[in-house]
Amino acid sequence: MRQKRVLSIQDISCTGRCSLTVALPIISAAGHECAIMPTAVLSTHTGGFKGYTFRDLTADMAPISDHWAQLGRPFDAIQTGYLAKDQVPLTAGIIQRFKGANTIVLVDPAMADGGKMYPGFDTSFARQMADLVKLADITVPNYTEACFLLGEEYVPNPGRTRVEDLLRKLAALGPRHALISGLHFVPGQVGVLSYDRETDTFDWFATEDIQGYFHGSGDIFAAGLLSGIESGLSLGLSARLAHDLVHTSILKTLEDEEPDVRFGLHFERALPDFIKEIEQMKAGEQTDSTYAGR
Ligand code: PXL
Repeated sequence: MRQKRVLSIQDISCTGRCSLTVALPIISAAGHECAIMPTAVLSTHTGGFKGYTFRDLTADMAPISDHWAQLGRPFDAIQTGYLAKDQVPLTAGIIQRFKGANTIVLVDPAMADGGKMYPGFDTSFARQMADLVKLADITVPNYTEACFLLGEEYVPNPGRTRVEDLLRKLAALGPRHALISGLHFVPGQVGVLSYDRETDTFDWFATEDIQGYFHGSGDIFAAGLLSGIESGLSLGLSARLAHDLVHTSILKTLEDEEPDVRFGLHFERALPDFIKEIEQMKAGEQTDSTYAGR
């Protein structure tokens, strides 16, 4: 079988596992090639640290993509995550340039959490991000990002009806699939709600909730989801796989004697189970796979 090629466009936060330092190992562990377009280099991510460095790599993005264009090697999937200000139109151009007929585009509008935009972003950035979501097949905002993308008020602890409404509106922007993870509809449980615009159906998957705020979990979820899809699994199974990867990563982190969650989850210790789960799901998969057979 031909190896799948994924392009991941997001920053390198040198320490504090998130963005490329989680996408690259997770997608690679799933057996796919992961090419990268780094958008910026930071000493750490911007959540919970002071004094981080930030080198904007906008000026390198066009020359990198010009060189790649000469190589004539389209990608099976293109993933975007955290982008620096002003990089959204450039990223849209890169997607259009390298998207083949069967390329899956996954946009994670990584820009906000807990009701607030990340440092340096404002609502005009959210409007630009909404334009990028229009190019996606799949989008995976968290609940806060969904509110900002749609220009809707952030009200904490949404119920299922509210999230269903947001997912329908997100899918109406363009993507066939919209997913929000980290939801607490049922006491003691945390889950992911997925929406498929073509079938107008929702899929809910939940496990036991582990209290706490875990930095980088959205990035782990996005990389796990895309890994599943590129392994030929359906969107529903890929969502379960990604949720399980985050859940196991949290459990592994809490096994550590002194976890400092600012530095991200110990997802490395969840990778053996992740790889096994992909094989098990592939063995049991029916032929309903949305993105399979590409
Ligand atoms: O995990 C999302 C993320 C990625 N990259 C950078 C960030 C964040 C969230 O804070 O600051 C640089």
